[in-house]
Amino acid sequence: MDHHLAVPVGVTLDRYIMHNQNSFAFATGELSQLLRDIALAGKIINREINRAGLIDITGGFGTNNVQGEAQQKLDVVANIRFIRALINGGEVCAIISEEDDDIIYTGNNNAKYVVAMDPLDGSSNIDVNVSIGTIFSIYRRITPLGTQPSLEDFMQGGEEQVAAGYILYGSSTILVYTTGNGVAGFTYDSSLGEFILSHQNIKSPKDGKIFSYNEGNYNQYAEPIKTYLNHCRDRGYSSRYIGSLVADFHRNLLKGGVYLYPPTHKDANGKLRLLYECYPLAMIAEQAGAKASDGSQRVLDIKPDSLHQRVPLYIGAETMVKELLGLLK
Ligand code: AHM
Ligand code: MG
Repeated sequence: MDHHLAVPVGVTLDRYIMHNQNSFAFATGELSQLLRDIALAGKIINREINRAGLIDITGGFGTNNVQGEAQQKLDVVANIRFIRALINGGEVCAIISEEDDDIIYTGNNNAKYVVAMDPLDGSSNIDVNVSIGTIFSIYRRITPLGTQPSLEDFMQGGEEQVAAGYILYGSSTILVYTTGNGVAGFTYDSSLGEFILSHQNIKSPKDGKIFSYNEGNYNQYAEPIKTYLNHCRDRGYSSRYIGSLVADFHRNLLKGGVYLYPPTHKDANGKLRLLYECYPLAMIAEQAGAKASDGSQRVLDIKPDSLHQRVPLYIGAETMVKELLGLLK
């Protein structure tokens, strides 16, 4: 059943969440509130990003360093803001973040959810005004309510995600998420301070003509991957690589394309992190009719073994991923 179609384009994220609340597996309102908390964190990070170039200047005037954040890098600021929003929201008992080695306990031991996140991905693009993104993944905890959450809450596997999404800070800011019932996108209207439903029930094209990978790594790729990339070249497909996973993924999701981060000499398992990069994007991809694989299995089927583990990622239009996997066999 697709509840998403019932909500018209132009409604606010809040109204959309309210409308869809009854379609969640656990319709108690907490997940709805958590999604709102994430949206709030996104607005705050969006604000920080938009004035990033001024931070040194305003900081110099003493207007921006109340929390001592003015001198910090934007990804660190985003991490702090996100964690604070989730702690204050009260729905999350523990967080893992790309920015922190260990589990972050929020102190809300009665909360039902844990969140895995990359608060600001695409770090090499931050200082040069190129698109960056936030990625998040939500699980219902399996440890008993009222107790200290633990590693196992984060090791449930991609299939157990109850929601996943990203916020892309691009030419406009867009929040895209799924609760396992289709994918929707909300563009931020800064004059209203609201995310507005702009992309209803996103479906990825079955096939595409865009291929995205770091050309500088080409010589390090396994032969079947080189073969696939050469097929793409021979067909005159467009090569597009921003170097910001969220931006590359979002473009390919809407236009039809494949994104590859294969193993390299430096990173034998690829560069991308399973829990807060690959799982959430894989859930969105599949919900939109696209595919995500590590080369031998569905990303969502990978059994996690550590918080920051890396896996190869091949994600995008169904036909393209299937052709690539056929060569890898
Ligand atoms: P980060 O988490 O340090 O920002 O790294 C992840 C980023 C992705 O956004 C992007 O797709 C990839 O790294 C690009 O890596 P490379 O520069 O090796 O092509
Ligand atoms: Mg990252």
